[in-house]
Order: sequence, then C-alpha cells, then structure tokens
Amino acid sequence: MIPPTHPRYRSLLERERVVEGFREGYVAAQGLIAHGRGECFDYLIGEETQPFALEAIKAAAAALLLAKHPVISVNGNVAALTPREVVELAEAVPALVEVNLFYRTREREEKIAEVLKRHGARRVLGVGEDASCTIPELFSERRRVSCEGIYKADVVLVPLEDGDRSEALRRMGKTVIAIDLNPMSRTARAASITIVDNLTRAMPKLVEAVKAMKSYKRQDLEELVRGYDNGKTLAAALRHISKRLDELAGGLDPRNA
Ligand code: PTJ
Repeated sequence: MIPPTHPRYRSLLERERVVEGFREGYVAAQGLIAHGRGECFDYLIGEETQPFALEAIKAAAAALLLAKHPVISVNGNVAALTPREVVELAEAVPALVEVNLFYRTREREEKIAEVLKRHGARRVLGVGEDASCTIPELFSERRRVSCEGIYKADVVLVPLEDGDRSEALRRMGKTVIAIDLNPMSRTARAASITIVDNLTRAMPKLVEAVKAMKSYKRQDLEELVRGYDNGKTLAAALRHISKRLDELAGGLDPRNA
C-alpha cells in the first residue's frame, strides 16, 4: 500500500498499474522497461504538462476532428495506464480503436480488447484474423493491421510507438500523432505531431481539447494544423530540459551561494 502522502504517490501508483497489467498477462515484459524509461524523461521534464505539449495537444485534437477515418492504436502499456481515456477519446472524436502490438500474441490482443471493453469500448479492431492487412516495408509484428482500421486511417494516434512504424505510417501518407516523453526518440521525430508528455496527463487533456474544439469552424481547425511545427515542439522540449537541468545544477553549486 502506497501512502497518498508519499511525494511520488502518483508515479508509484502508475508503476503499480503497469506491473499489474504485466501480471495479468497483457503488458509485455519490455513494457516495464519502456515505462521506466518514460519515468526518467518525466523526471527531466518536471512531471507537469509543459506549454509545448499543450500546443501539440491542440494540434492533435484539431487533426483528429478533421480526420475522415481516425484510429487510436492501443498497446499493453496504454491499456494498463489509460483505458478509460482511450474509450472517452474514441467516443468524443469519434474514432475507431485498434489493438496493435510490437510483441504480438493472440492472448495479449484478446486481453487488451477485454480491458478496453470493460471500460466501455463497443468495438475493438486488430484482434486475431481482423489484422489481415499489411503495412508495407515494416518487418515487426506491428505490420499486421486491421483493413478497416489503421490500414485505412488518415490520422492515427499512436501512444508509445516504435520509430519504424511511425516512419512507415508516414510513408503511407497518414498523419501520425505520437505521445512520447522522450523528445529524442525516433517516434518523436518521425511523427507529424508529438505530444511530449506522460500518457496519463496527456490523454485526459486530449479528450478535453477534442470536446472543447468540436464547435470550432473547420477553417479554424485547419489553420491550427497548418500552423503547427513539430520540429519547434521537439526543440522547445529539449530546451526546457536543458534549462531545467541548468537551474537545478545552479542551485547545488556552492559558487552560487
Ligand atoms: O505492448 P507492445 O507489445 O506493443 O509493446 C509496447 C512497448 C512500449 C514495450 C514497445 O512499444 C516498446 O518497446 O517501446 P519503446 O521503443 O521502449 O518506446 C517506448 C517510448 O515510450 C519511450 O520513448 C519512453 O520514453 C516512452 N514512454 C514510456 N512510458 C511513457 C512514455 N511516453 C509517454 N507516457 C508514458 N507513460
């Protein structure tokens, strides 16, 4: 039992949720390592949603609302951390939900679909034979996708993605929205819009943004997407980390006393 007064309460609870997903058999062992890497970058960012992430969230909401065929891709970590928000977002846009795994097994696919359904999802694509279309030039198990879902999508939200697939989806002409705490990752650089923030903070904010922007004129949404520059976001994230580290170092340096 983690006491709520613990300074790292939220982070420890999230860690427990990923471990529980692993014990239940739907989070990959590698997902535990990926989560630790995320925690480290979250520490560097300051464990708060920063302005560059808010800007990306707005652009992502606009792209999802403008899409003809938006799809939310779900893996083990996403199912463990934000299943309710995935369903809320899918309803709000509206968008389709698809299970897509790097370490693919039928058992994990089914368990993840079950978790999503328990949280209210009506339809989950990408399970078993449903994933019968192929993303060209991609060699991981992630290449197999639903013909009705990711294959056909014009906008794909891919939280915690791998770089290869982000690049392959971009080559297919799709708009790729990633959520990744590491602004240097290949996914972050390959995506059209990268939200450099923790999934657990970004997803609720993305749901809110979609709901708030539903009444916007199409032209205003298009303007938001056109005016967005992902390189600027990633540069702002790196500068933020660098400034933060500099300030922290300054506070410890006895020459500044
Ligand atoms: O469930 P599967 O089989 O599809 O596998 C999922 C993982 C996550 C294991 C797989 O996609 C993988 O190996 O991912 P990577 O290449 O380790 O990348 C994970 C990225 O997500 C890293 O850049 C982490 O910093 C980032 N990350 C981890 N946790 C979070 C996060 N970003 C946002 N929010 C998090 N909570």
